[in-house]
Amino acid sequence: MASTSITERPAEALSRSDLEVLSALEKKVLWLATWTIHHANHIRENSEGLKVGGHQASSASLATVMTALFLKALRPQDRVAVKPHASPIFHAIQYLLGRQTREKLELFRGYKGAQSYPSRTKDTDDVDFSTGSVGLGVAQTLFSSLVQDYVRAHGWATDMPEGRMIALVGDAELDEGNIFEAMLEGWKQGLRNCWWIIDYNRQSLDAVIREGLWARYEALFRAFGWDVVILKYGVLLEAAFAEPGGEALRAWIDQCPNQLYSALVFQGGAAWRKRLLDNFGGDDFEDRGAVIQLIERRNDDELARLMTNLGGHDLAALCESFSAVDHDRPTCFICYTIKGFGLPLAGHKDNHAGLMTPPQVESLRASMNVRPGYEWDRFEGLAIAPQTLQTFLDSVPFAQRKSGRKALTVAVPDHLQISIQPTMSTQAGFGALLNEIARDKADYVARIVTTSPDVTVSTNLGAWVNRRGLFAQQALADTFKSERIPSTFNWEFSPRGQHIELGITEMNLFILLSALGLSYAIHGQRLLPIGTLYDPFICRGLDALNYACYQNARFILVATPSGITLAPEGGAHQSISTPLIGMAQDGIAAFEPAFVDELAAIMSFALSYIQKDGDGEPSERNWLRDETGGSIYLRLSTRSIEQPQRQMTLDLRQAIIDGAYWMRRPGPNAQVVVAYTGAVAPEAIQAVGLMAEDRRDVGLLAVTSADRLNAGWTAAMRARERGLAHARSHVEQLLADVPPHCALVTVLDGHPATLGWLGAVHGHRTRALGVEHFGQTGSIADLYRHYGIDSNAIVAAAQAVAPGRPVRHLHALAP
Ligand SMILES: Cc1ncc(C[n+]2csc(CCOP(=O)(O)OP(=O)(O)O)c2C)c(N)n1
Ligand SMILES: [Mg+2]
Repeated sequence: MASTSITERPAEALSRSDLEVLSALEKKVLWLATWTIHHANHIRENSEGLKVGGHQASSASLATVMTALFLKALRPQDRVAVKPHASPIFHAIQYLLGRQTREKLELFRGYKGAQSYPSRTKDTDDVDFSTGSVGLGVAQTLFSSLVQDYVRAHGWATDMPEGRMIALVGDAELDEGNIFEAMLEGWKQGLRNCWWIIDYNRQSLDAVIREGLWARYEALFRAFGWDVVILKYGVLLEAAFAEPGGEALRAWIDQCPNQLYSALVFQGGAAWRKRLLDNFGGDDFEDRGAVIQLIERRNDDELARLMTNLGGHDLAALCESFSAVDHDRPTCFICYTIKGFGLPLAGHKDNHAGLMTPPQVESLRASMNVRPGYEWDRFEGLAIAPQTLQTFLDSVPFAQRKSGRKALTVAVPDHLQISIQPTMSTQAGFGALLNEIARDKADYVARIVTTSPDVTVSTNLGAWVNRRGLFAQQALADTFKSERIPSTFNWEFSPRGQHIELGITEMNLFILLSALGLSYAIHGQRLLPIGTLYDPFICRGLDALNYACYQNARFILVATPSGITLAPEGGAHQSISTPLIGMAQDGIAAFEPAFVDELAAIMSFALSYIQKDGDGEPSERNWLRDETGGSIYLRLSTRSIEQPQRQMTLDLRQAIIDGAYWMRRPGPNAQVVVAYTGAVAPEAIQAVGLMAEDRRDVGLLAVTSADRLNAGWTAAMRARERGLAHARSHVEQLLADVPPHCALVTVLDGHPATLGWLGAVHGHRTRALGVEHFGQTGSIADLYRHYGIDSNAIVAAAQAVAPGRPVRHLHALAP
């Protein structure tokens, strides 16, 4: 427990009647959360016998803080990320406010019930930020605050009051490195309007945490420019400290190890008395008589109440500390709490997944004056008149929040201008496209915001940044420019800039994309975010990417360079698994174009796709749910390849977006079809050319999105299983005329499983080429040869799987 108390006691006091009402509601919140979990585990039908769970102790830890926050301190414009395992408390508060239904609570953790962890998309009671994977929701509030500044600096939403972005944070949650990465970035970007409220119960999932962490936290937060408010003791303890012998008691608590404190909390009043009397009973203690009297003046219950009266369970102290903040500096509240406070689980080191037994819930019910059968009644058993409670709840500022302003969509041209060089890489094409877009005065361009974790230049965003500038609250000139030192890049910051330059951490990139991509919902303003990074480093931020998708954030991720095609860059920068990530990641549509005209078509689709929010009926054409929209992942390359000279017809454009088109349609006698994705296009084309010398009708399928092809195929099969016999996906239509005896050779610079499934569409034998190992440096030719994705490898694979060719080979197999 060691710490110095810096409890701030601001002037503005909570009125007595408000405090009484809040205390009653705090009790009710704790009861409803506890009961919700109990109901799900012990009362609701559970034929599977699986533990439902629900974190009664972690919830109880925040009951007071969340009551003070939601029912008093929050303003309608504030937004909150709730510690995941305090979800029952959140739902209970919303239920009291009439914003959550009893049915959803009864179904807590069940199908379509209130969610285990607060979910923006699945819960119906106005969750601001989803949480679940600890650490991410915390950082999300920081980046949402930066996005609020970005939006306002660009002249949008200025008629709305600035909100605070608030996270309720578990103390062990602070172990997550992404939180500190975010804090550093927040400091760089001039973070404002952000509160992190730490539930300092000194317990994690497994055990009691290290002594003195609060001091490390305090130092860290202050180092990054945050205000720190520590709420250590509640009013009862503060009053006791003022009694004779009180200072000795304070010193004892301050020195008490966390484990011992927790154990005594669990054991209760008699154990406190014994331990304190043992400690203060010795002859050597000068103030002995006074402390013993202080202890003896209280019975066991009173003593237990006193010794557990920490700042985080003191409604008045919390309300006052929150209302005392009259500035926009980022502020951290370290609230001393007890995990399981008010429940028999309190303080026990094993309480994380602990559930109260039915007799324990029974006695809690009785102590709360809740009659059997009235467990869900909102005001049951409270000593205050229902009308008074209702009047209070009706005036809670947070509950005055109107459902979010619907962000408008912005029109994006179907055709994006670009002058394509005879040979070009998709990465260079991306840079050229954005350069062209940057010159356009159209509305949608103003809504584009780019960001990159220190790879802006090396992912070809430089030209865009030169035209549109970097974003910062304070203008900052490019000194190299004013000193007339030649440089390709104009690095000028201003509040109008449209590029947010981040430090290297990919976690921050994804959480910022999540915040930018939720601006439509959180700030009511449409942004079109584009983030760039090196493809292999997607894995570095993957959980944050998943989190962004889970929250339905909308953005375009441009990952380049990729694969082994970045050849001389070497093993550590090569990516193999990312095409599979692109396919498997829910909420994101992955593309890997080979040519720049494909990229232009995909970009224009992407800019409108990320704005879509329709209902989920699949299109009859490709069986994709394009109307629901999502995010986009583009896997690009630095390899310059010869570009096709062709007209971008509507049909071609559509096929590129649906995921594939015939570069060379196979004839009726085709024995081989080569299907390729991305930078290996020249090898695939060359291999088909070689094979065409002695085979007829060889086909060449350009796959621009294995992800969308696969998703459409699965959806069409599902539709047929439901009786829609006519359902045909894009890939089924494409491969329908490929003769049954024809073999497929698939190839990409990525894991072969990405395209290996193509043979299963109509039962064609398939050999899937790709990269399974990595780590070599060399030229592209060296590496393609080494890993078996060059034209020779394609021809050899075709010879092995295509019937009748070469004859010599077949004879060799004959008995
Ligand atoms: C990224 C991640 N890792 C692990 C978990 C599992 N987990 C859930 S809560 C928790 C401990 C949380 O402790 P603390 O933040 O102190 O919260 P408390 O339970 O004390 O309220 C862990 C390890 C998780 N949810 N997310
Ligand atoms: Mg904890």
